[in-house]
Amino acid sequence: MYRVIGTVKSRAFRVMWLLEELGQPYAVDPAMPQSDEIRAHNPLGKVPALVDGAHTLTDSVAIMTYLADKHSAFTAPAGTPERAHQDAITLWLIDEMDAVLWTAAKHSFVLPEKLRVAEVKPTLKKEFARNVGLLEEMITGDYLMGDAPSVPDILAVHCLGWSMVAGFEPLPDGIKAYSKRLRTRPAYIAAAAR
Ligand SMILES: N[C@@H](CCC(=O)N[C@@H](CS)C(=O)NCC(=O)O)C(=O)O
Repeated sequence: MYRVIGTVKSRAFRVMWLLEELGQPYAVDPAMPQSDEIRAHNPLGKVPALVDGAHTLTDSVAIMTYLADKHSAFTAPAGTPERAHQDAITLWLIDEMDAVLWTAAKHSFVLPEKLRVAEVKPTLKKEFARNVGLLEEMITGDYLMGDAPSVPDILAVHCLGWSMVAGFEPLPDGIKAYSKRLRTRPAYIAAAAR
């Protein structure tokens, strides 16, 4: 059985949600970032990690990509133009959403107090709001890749939820509807209950 290392309130949630979508059983070890437990799996001290038999994998997006490929679901097949398009969206989300939220978190509570620059936060919020507008334009069907949900939808909805918790600007109605469409999926609800 897969073992997810990390709490539901961290990026480990992305992995739990996808495992639910794939119908794969998994156990959760709710290790905190930089705890001895996660460091035993990932020397960087970052969550999540996924234990799959003799292998330990790290990075939420690398893990999701691995799982989606392995179980042939929630992804376009590797080596197709559709997959290149899907990967481009995934990487854009990392650059323009995850990284913006992570920088805001660093300057709120992650960095030592003397290194935090509070003045950067309004700029990050504006940048995020602009990127939310671009995301809305990218949703051509019900999901980012059209009619079926895939890995970048999990990443996007996780980042959108994170932005709300972090006090970023309210989301526009179209994005709220997109997010709700995904957050009401049984797999999301089951993962959130872990
Ligand atoms: N790109 C990585 C980022 C992982 C990450 O930064 N996780 C946070 C918790 S959600 C963490 O462990 N932070 C501790 C640290 O950076 O020292 C991923 O998506 O898994």
